[in-house]
Amino acid sequence: MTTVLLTGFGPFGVHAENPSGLAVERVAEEWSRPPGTGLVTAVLPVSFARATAQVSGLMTHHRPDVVLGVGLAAGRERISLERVAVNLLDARIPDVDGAQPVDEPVLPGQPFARPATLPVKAARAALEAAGLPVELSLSAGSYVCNALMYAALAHAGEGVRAGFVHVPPADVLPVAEVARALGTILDTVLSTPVDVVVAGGREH
Ligand code: PCA
Repeated sequence: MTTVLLTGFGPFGVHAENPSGLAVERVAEEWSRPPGTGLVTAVLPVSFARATAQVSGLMTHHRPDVVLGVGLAAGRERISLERVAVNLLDARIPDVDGAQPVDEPVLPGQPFARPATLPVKAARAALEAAGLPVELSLSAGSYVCNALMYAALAHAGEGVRAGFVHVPPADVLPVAEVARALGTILDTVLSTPVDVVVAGGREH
């Protein structure tokens, strides 16, 4: 049995709806992978404390083989496959609990950076082939999404693959297309044990 944990986020700040949570719900409704592949989904609150605790709890409970977090990046126009989570909280706006940590670690005493362990380059190629707008991103920021990605990677034991995707607002990329992208990413992860080696860096 292979288990996938897919998480999105609820509303925050000026965003009364969050396409990440809506797309995750849609993937759950439409999930029809072969028997033996289970999907667990959750829409998490945009709370540093509760989102990180909930993803750790879900991972302990369900023991997923793959963890994919999804969040809204209001300024981005493409599906952004995040490559690195940093051990840094620096919130421009308070979270939904009113917490606004500045220059604090996600997890004290842990490494400053953790790389995604999903095959991001194979996923980029698959999304391009599916006609979806995609880019690799070197930073998930320093808000709740980055904290969630960092916590998931820190909690992931040997052999568990974890990563994060930022998605554009719904007026840039409709929720149905985001859901299609998430399905494509998960199919790629499930069929790609080792990422492809193709250039993906940039100079800035
Ligand atoms: N986006 C925010 C938090 C929740 C979300 O969907 C972020 O990028 O950190």
